[in-house]
Amino acid sequence: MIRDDETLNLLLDAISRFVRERLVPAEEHVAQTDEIPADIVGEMRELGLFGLSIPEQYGGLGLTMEEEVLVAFEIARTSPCFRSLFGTNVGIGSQGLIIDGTDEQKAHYLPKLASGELIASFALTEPGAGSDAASLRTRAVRDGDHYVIDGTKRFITNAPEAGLFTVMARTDPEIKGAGGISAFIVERGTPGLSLGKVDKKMGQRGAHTCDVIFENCRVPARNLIGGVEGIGFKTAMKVLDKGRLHIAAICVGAAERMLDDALRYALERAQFGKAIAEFQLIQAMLADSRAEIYAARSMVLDAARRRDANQDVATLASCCKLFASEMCGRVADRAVQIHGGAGYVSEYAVERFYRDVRLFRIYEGTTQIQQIVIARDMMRKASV
Ligand code: COS
Repeated sequence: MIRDDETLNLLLDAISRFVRERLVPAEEHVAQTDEIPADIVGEMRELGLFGLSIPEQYGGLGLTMEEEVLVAFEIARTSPCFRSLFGTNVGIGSQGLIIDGTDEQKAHYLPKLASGELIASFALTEPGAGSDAASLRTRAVRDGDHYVIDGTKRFITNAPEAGLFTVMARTDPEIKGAGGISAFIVERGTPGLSLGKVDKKMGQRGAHTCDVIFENCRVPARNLIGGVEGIGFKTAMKVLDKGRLHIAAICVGAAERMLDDALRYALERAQFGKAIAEFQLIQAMLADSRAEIYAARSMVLDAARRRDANQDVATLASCCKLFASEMCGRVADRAVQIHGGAGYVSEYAVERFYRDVRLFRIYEGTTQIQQIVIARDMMRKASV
């Protein structure tokens, strides 16, 4: 499935070098300033990071899912905020268009997303609709050759930077659940679209979220994704299937980074007359982390290959997101524990990572939502 090993390895090497030489040294600056420097954003564009998953015909790299998760393993070995900036173009912000968009919609928007000229956001969550996404209340009412959108979206990643939003809104108020929902592309600058103040988060400084507010916002009818009403919830779920696999890969890379840091510290730090890595209780934490990372990495690669083989991986993506994000949380906890008091102060990156990775168990579907998706699938299959 890897289409050309040599080209792929060149890309992976270039990204790994970029992470080591440019992103890791900038982590602390970004954490302090809450901004990714413009020169780094420019280098991300040149590397093609904004277009990893966008088809080549629209200027992207057109990576397979397997290739994409291999890239994600590398890019996640630094602060997650860097990935977050291009992550919505690779995943949830662009995939609605890629999976269900019309040819005209793709031709119009995807080249600008692939180059990073435009940042895309995915606007599903609302103040009253988080895990229960199908209960969303944002309305889109047809008026001639426009839709008029009203409602508020919450915690929208990259909204402060976004040039376009994939917005899920209810076009049929008679249908309360998923069937009444449609997906739209809304461009920044459309009258009636405004942003709330940037959220103060526990971690991931440098990555921004805020409310997106629609008030009598008129969007051309041609911006209805796929040109069909009522399929927007399914579009969102398909987007999330892929997104969850990508996030699971990010969890693997972040856990590898934290374990590297913890191992280095354990080898350097001496107590009771020897390096703490010599103590079996420390070794147990290192070994458990290594084994769990390997398990998550193997799961992610397996699910990615199956997706490339056109298998339905909705449940497997949830398995990966569930296991990898929880694994990442355990590794973060052990990495802090191995650092001892030093793990609780910001001099060491592990303190920041501990806060940054907490989000992985929540966004793109909480652990509990992944459990529900997995269990429902088991029950459905058992009853046929
Ligand atoms: N791919 C395609 N279609 C899907 C799908 C998927 N992965 N998952 C569900 N659907 C379809 C179902 O088949 C159903 O279609 P029919 O009505 O034609 O049968 C429809 O979508 C509704 O599905 P379901 O009945 O399962 O919807 P629920 O309201 O019960 O909710 C959950 C499903 C809870 C899984 C969904 O709301 C969810 O994922 N919530 C979490 C949202 C989330 O991740 N938010 C993060 C925000 S983005 S950072």
